[in-house]
Amino acid sequence: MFSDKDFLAINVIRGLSLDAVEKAKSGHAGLPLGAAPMAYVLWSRHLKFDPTDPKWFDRDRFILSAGHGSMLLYSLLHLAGYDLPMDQLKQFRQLHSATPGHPENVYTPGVEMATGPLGQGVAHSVGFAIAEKYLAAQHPGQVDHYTYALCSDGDLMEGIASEAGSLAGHLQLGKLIWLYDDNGITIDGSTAISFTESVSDRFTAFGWHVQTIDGMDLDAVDAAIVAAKEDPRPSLICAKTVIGFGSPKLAGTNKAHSNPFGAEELAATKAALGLPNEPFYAPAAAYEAFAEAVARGKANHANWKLGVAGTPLDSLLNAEAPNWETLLPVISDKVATRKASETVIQAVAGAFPGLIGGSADLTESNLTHQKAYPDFSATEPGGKNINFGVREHAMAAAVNGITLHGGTRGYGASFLIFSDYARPALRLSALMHCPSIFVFTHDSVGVGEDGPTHEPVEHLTSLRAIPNFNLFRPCDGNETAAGWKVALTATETPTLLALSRQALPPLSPTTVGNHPAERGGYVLIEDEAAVVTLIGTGSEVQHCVAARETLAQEGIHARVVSLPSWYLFDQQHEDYQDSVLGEVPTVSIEAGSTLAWPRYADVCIGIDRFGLSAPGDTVMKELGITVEAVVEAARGLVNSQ
Ligand SMILES: Cc1ncc(C[n+]2csc(CCOP(=O)(O)OP(=O)(O)O)c2C)c(N)n1
Ligand SMILES: [Mg+2]
Repeated sequence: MFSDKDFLAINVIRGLSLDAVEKAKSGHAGLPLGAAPMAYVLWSRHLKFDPTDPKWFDRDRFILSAGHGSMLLYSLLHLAGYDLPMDQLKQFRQLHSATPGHPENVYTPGVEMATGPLGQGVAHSVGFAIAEKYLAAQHPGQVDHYTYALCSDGDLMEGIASEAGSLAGHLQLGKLIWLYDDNGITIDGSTAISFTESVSDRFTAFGWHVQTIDGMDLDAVDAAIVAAKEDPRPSLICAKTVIGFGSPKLAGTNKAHSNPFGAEELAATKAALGLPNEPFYAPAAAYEAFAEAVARGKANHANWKLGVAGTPLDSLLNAEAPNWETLLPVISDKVATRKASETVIQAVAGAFPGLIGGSADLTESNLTHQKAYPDFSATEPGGKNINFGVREHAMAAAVNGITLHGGTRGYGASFLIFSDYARPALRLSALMHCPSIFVFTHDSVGVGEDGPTHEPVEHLTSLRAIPNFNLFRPCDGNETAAGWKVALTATETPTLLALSRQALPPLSPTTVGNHPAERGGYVLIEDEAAVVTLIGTGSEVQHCVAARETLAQEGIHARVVSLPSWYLFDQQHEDYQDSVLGEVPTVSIEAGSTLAWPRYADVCIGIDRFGLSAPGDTVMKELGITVEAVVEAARGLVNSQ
């Protein structure tokens, strides 16, 4: 079944990887040398793709979870005819190339997601497979593709891989297939020094279909992929490989993991592989080796297009629900913003058939359940509510996978304190321009009785520090609706809604659908005679409003600014920002770290210590998050002028 042309293509992939790393003077050729055979078998014999339309909806998804082996992916994309010319392979790891050090979906056609932080790719793949399963249930026959991830020892050592594997097994994501580059080597040496459990038993226990094969044997790889596709369980193929295969001195050792081989070893490796010692050697036959797969994919794509035209899937992918903003509720009662969020979710759920998600075992607290819809499960794949279990990290990764998949929009929920458990995937969502939605409730020490282990302090500030990440902390029900609108309309930016446990009074305008909070910050109460501006976010905006009244009794005029999203506010025109922040001195209050607040305020009231275990109001008071604190700060500021 495999011919000389196939072996040549595999060796060309190896040669390109070696040459690119050599030229860049950095990178990782060890993985491509060992994993090229299995990757080639997958791509040439199984993977459904159309290089002329990398985003074709019903393509199989391929994720190189071991992102350090990026040259493997770039070589495959190049040879298979994606818009990644040889010139780009020669620019590997150089500024503004389409071949960055680790794969990034934003820069390279055919790259599904950014990988490199080990474990993320496999965990995100679970989200891709959830999305496929959900959409396939709604659009049988029209959505029908596999999700493949190629992973390494490091991927499967990471905790997130176990969270994700456990979830995938539970959900019986039968069209998820991980190819494990089981080479027994990591950077520090043999896996014997740190990783000795039976990975195969572990995944069997997760409910996976597991096979162990010789990953250098093309027929064995092919047969394993066939079996994996047929099995109704998610599949792990433990493929024994040799890192740095072909290198006389480095093969099978950790020395092959990264760094250029050097001219001598490079030549020796190429000789061993039967390649000419010619940089970036890629004969026509290596491209031809992919021709059948490409023709198959294109025909499949054309067929699919015909079948989908004019069907509900077509409109799901191409049409926006008309005027869904009018569905946003006006929420003018005193309500916890998590509760307001629940109201919004129910109101818009029907307009977003692709909106699926859930909580990491805190559904009753996060209030993220779409009540009109069933739960997503192995037997109910059309359900919109996902029980992620206590797996915040895998949840956030899966939510990104769901969102990146397309046709679906993922959201995930937990307590804000546990955003720490999800943070690597939150960061990736921003880096990948992936508009995931994160609903993190219990957003301050107002949590109260559970104490400092459950009370976020530095989280708002540290999450705001992530570039392209929209942390939105609404002050009332209508700002919450505005936050959801921003989240649902975002295309390139993830949104994190930081929501209160406790009820908050209605303060903001009722202009839902066109709310000033959509600009990130706005003047909530203007006062022409103001001598001080009081700025708050979320549950502290009410303190600004109350302080203003107290100050008025002393003849001190104050204006109040609500600043739910620094991210959005910073994008506004400077004139607008100036008009909101005003010309008079400013006091800020937020139940969290003051570290970054000096950018907006002269005096910053906040919490720069861990919280306390006591009723929420008591903790707030004890830590100085009070109306009196704002009054005092404003008074002091005004008197010092
Ligand atoms: C989360 C994370 N931690 C650490 C690293 C740095 N790192 C890159 S590859 C690697 C391990 C290499 O072993 P393996 O995953 O088996 O890949 P191989 O060497 O076999 O290609 C490490 C620790 C990383 N990329 N991501
Ligand atoms: Mg390894």
